[in-house]
Amino acid sequence: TTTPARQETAAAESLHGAVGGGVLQGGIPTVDMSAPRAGGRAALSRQVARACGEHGFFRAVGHGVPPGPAASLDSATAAFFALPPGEKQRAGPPSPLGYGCRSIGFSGDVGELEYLLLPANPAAVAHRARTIDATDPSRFSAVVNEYIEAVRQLACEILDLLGEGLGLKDTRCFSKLITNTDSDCLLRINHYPPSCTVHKLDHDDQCKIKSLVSTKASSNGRNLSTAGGRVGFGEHSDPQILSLLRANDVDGLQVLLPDREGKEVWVQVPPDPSAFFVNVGDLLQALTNGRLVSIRHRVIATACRPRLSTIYFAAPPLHAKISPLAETITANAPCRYRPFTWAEYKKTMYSLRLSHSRLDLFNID
Ligand code: GA4
Repeated sequence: TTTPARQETAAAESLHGAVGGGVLQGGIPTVDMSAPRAGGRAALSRQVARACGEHGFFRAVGHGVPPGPAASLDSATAAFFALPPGEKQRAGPPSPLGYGCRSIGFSGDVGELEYLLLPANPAAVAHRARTIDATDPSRFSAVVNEYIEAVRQLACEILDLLGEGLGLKDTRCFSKLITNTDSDCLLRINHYPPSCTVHKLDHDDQCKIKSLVSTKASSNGRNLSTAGGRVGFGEHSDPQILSLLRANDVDGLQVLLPDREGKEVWVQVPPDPSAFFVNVGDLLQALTNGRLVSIRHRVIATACRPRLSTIYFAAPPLHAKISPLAETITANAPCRYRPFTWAEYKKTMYSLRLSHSRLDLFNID
């Protein structure tokens, strides 16, 4: 049978199929980072910049990240999520980092998930590991750090390709922001319980709170119909520079893409455990004066198996000044955003709901 979600995917595929010309595969913008192509690196950089400019999102295949660190991290975190609730709570609450269950941020958002939010700086990971894996904290921190190092390299490569594809003078200006020793990068590991009724009660018991998830409300009036699924993680854009998501073979991720008439539609992203899904964040949209767009996405749980996803959020240091690069401001594209620091942006985002279009607050009118 064809589920409503599958119909959405099929509709989006036919809507987008003709538009993408080379970047879209099965309706999803895809970049094979290993494929030799005519035009070499210059062509690859244009392809990455185009995906991030048109969609704010792409599936990276042939990315060169070895599977070993990801497999070790997945088994370490699966062991953590299998612990009794009381033991997991010792690593929480997420304020803002640590273990969290259902509650997201500080403004009343909830989702059908439990998660770990970790700093991506080796010393801080070692400190956190003591509460996450009391029996073998040094192994846990080694596994997390090895994964972060591999993914950081991929993030830098993508950011350098973006610098080249946009024709910037300093092609490394984005990657420099995230490799700075004070950068505020994060790792998020999400565990979405099976969402069919048979397993639902187990998870309600794990979190020891009642479900508060609403599938109707929307701050911006867009229809948030979830086609019978439960909201795992509600609609939002990522605030940082770039996010790299990897998940197991259980679906749930949806991205908001415009169709041919410019109407926004939710597109179901088929799972691909060997790929990274790359999102442009709000800061990259601001730095490029809107040439790259931060995409809205969400997770709707429909599967009978748990979904495990790991997301690396590449962020600058707290004091970094974010303002549109001079090269992106032209007579036809006047400066859209006022300067702000990442610390200022973080303070704003933690005071708002998950779905808020927070970058709009920094628009120059
Ligand atoms: C969305 C992206 C990341 O998961 C995150 C989230 C953060 C949190 O879970 O604490 C936020 C959310 C995210 C943006 C708005 C605020 C902060 C929850 C929330 C309601 C870790 C992040 O950096 O921003």
